[in-house]
Amino acid sequence: MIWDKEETLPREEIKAIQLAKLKDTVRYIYDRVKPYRDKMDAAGIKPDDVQTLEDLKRLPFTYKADFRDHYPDGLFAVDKKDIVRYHASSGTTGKPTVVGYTRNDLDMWLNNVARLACMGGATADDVAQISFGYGTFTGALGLHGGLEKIGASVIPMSSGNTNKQIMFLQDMGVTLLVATPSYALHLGEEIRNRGIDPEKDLKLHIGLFGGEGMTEPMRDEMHKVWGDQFVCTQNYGMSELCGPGVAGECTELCGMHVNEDWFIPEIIDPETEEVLPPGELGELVVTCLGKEALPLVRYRTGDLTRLMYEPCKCGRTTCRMENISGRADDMLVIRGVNVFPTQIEEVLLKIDEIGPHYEILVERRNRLDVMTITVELIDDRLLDSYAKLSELESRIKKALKAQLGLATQIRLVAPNSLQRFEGKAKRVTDLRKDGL
Ligand code: DLL
Repeated sequence: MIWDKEETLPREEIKAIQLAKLKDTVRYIYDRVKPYRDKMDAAGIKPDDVQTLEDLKRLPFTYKADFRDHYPDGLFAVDKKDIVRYHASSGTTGKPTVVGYTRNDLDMWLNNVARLACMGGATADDVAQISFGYGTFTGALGLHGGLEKIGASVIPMSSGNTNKQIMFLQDMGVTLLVATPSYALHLGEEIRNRGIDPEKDLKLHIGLFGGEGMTEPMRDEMHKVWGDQFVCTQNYGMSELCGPGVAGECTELCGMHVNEDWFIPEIIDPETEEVLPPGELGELVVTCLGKEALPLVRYRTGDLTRLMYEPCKCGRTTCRMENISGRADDMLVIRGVNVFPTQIEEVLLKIDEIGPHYEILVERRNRLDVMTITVELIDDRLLDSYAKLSELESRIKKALKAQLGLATQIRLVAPNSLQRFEGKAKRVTDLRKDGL
């Protein structure tokens, strides 16, 4: 089902909507948000200079640092009395990034989430278990509100408490699960460990995942634990932009449709800040259209992806963004080679004997970078055979060398020995100190 006609407009009409809203947004932010007005003045650009979508390029960027510099609400464009909800980013260090919504913002946000729920196959008949942690994280209340909008029955489970998760999945006839992909995998494994076969014993057939990436091999793992009936899509967003609701995969599984009547995506080279043509990989920059409390122009997301404008078989005409391949700041530089954790994950998940959980440790030994990847075996009987273990270890090293061009150390550990996460997984520890 397609939720809104705006998802299927001819490109010229999408562009016309974007231009009209862009002009209003730039005027609005210039008049109401001093830090942004100062930036525009410094760049010598006035709202009236924006006459075409091409003019977007001339506007200054907004950075995460702007939120820090104007903490907590210096980028807001409305009075406190007009704010009906606050959320905050999921970052764990330092002050969070605080975001606010007016009543209209909430409506727009949750409507955009309703769209992506439909993209993933949700309907009013679904019983949805939300296993994102409730709290200031936008994921839980965002998916909660969007699913309610389409008429699904929502269970606000929150994360953790595996026994209760499983009990509700069984007793309530849950058909749809909302979670981070890493938590969904963990939950699926726990269910299998208890002798429950999701394909036969549960009604679950839809997964709406987000908050962190799901690579294609990880989607395959998802089918292994949840069964072949399980259609899982991912969606993308970030608190600063609204939360979930920026883009979502449809069941054609060929990228995430951007809600382009509310967000203008651009891809830039993160170093030169040049705008790149469609299809090229770079940093996603997003302009929010029509937001009242926290309008953002050219927000540097730090996420790396590419945009595709070819029409999709599902009937939507909105552009699609490819799976996020990493964050510009996630990138590890190891002995001069740029490495994204997603590249490592893709290699690991293609090897049958190892499971989907892994940890990456980077250290400096004798002034050389050393990357150790700890992976779980699927079957602990392998631990009894030195010959098989060392053959597997060298196969993994070879595959990683071919993909990354780097030698790595591999630690193979027993099933279920690595930490599991209820929210976003933390897989990388970098212990290197500058220059040492
Ligand atoms: O994670 C919003 C969200 C919640 C989106 C639930 C979808 C579902 P933040 O906590 O501000 O907001 O974190 C935003 O998470 O910049 C990405 O790096 C990452 N991220 C979110 N969705 C995806 C995804 C929410 N589908 C940051 N693929 C973003 C890869 C994702 N990374």
